[in-house]
Amino acid sequence: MSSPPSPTMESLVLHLHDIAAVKFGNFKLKSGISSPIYIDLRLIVSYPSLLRQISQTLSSTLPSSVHYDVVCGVPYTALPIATCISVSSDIPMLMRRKEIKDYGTAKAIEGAFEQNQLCLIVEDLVTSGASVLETAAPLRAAGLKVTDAVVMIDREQGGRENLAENGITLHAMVKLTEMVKILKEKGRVSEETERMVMKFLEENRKVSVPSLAVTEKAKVRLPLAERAKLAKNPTGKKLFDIMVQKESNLCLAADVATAAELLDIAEKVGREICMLKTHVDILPDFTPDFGSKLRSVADKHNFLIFEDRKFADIGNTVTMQYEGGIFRILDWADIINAHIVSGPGIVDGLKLKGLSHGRGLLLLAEMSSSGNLAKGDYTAAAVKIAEDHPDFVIGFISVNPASWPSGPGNPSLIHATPGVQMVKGGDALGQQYNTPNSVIGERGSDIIIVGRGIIKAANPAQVAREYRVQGWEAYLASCSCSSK
Ligand code: 5BU
Repeated sequence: MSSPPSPTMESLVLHLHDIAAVKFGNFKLKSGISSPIYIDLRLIVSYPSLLRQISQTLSSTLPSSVHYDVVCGVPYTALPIATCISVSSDIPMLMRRKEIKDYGTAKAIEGAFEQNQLCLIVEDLVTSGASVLETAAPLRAAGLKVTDAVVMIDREQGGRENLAENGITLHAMVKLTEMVKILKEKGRVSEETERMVMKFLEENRKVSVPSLAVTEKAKVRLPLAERAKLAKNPTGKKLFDIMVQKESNLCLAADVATAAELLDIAEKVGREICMLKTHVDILPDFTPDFGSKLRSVADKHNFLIFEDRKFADIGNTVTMQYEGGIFRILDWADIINAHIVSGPGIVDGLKLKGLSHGRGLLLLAEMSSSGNLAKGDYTAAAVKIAEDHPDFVIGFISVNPASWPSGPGNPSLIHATPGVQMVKGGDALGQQYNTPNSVIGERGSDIIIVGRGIIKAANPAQVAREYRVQGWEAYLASCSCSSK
């Protein structure tokens, strides 16, 4: 920064130092590293005149070319700042819920807005930019446009770049290095402290800050193209190939009211997904040509069809349920799934019919609903059965494979996870949601299965795109390589 700091900026920085919102010493950060500087802006709510000064300075930080219809603060520290900006500029505010307990009554975004309105994100401190992105995602999912974010302090540790990659321009009131210079010039810190802080920032700037949290076990996966080569089942291989071709690890759970609606949403969202999941028994207008109609949409948009039938009976019965009845699932579903509660005979039964058609099976190793019993030894038994049938079992329905004793395990097997929305939470009937970043980056899954997060959106195609991009970026970030 070449121009000298304005007197307003100087007084603001000194004021922050006065109230110990900026401290120097030896602090252990959440990440485990020791830092010579610590910033805690939660204190500013206790100093109304400072809060007013911050909000005014933040507003004037924005270039006049930046327009916005609404503002939204990143919870929680930036909420009062966003409120002040909203009140003084007379521009409405929105609130993003951090956690959603009940989707029946609560929304991810609170407040009145219209589709395609421009929303300015307000944040107190940006390091990697991850928390701004966490707020941008549900805003975008709700149909708002997010192109700019304004922040009090930029720690200059990759946030600006990460946000730019996600289409958001960061406007910073002050950079951390500028703050430290001001404090040094005003005699608040010694030359030695300034040097230490600058050295620390310089060293940490060079560390590429991951925008996503990735657990160790989730990290050790091979590129998809390598995994495709390892797959023993043709449908499993095809799924990996499609994911690479379409840069998509998104499966749509098409739980819509009719077959006609299902075909319609498959057409609209088809280009974003690697797989479409059906519950064919919920469709009142099912006709025998449903399978061939869905197949032609699937072929056109290059995705696989997964009937979430959750077979659970003995081997002999499931052969009939798979092949026969009204639905004739074997004829049109590339992939089916099964509980293992009845023992490995269920896999033998399904395989008897499916293998010659080149079909694949996902085993239910875990479930997303609260209080479910698929855990521990049950999950381990699913892993064992899968290993015994590599020609037919293509992977698992799982929720947190990174937490399994062996981690996600055999790379030729795929993990697909339901219970995904842009914000953590649940519904009134026990469903539990995690975010794409958490499911892929922290929990080690490969595919996000999203239902209501997409089908209930005002613009399912656009929202599906958001999920695809988030899911895919999380996969790339957690893959040991930059290539797919
Ligand atoms: P949602 O609208 O995103 O909550 O839909 C989730 C879909 O995944 C829905 O079709 C469920 O039947 C399905 N599902 C699930 O939610 N949890 C599970 O453990 C399994 C399937 Br298995």
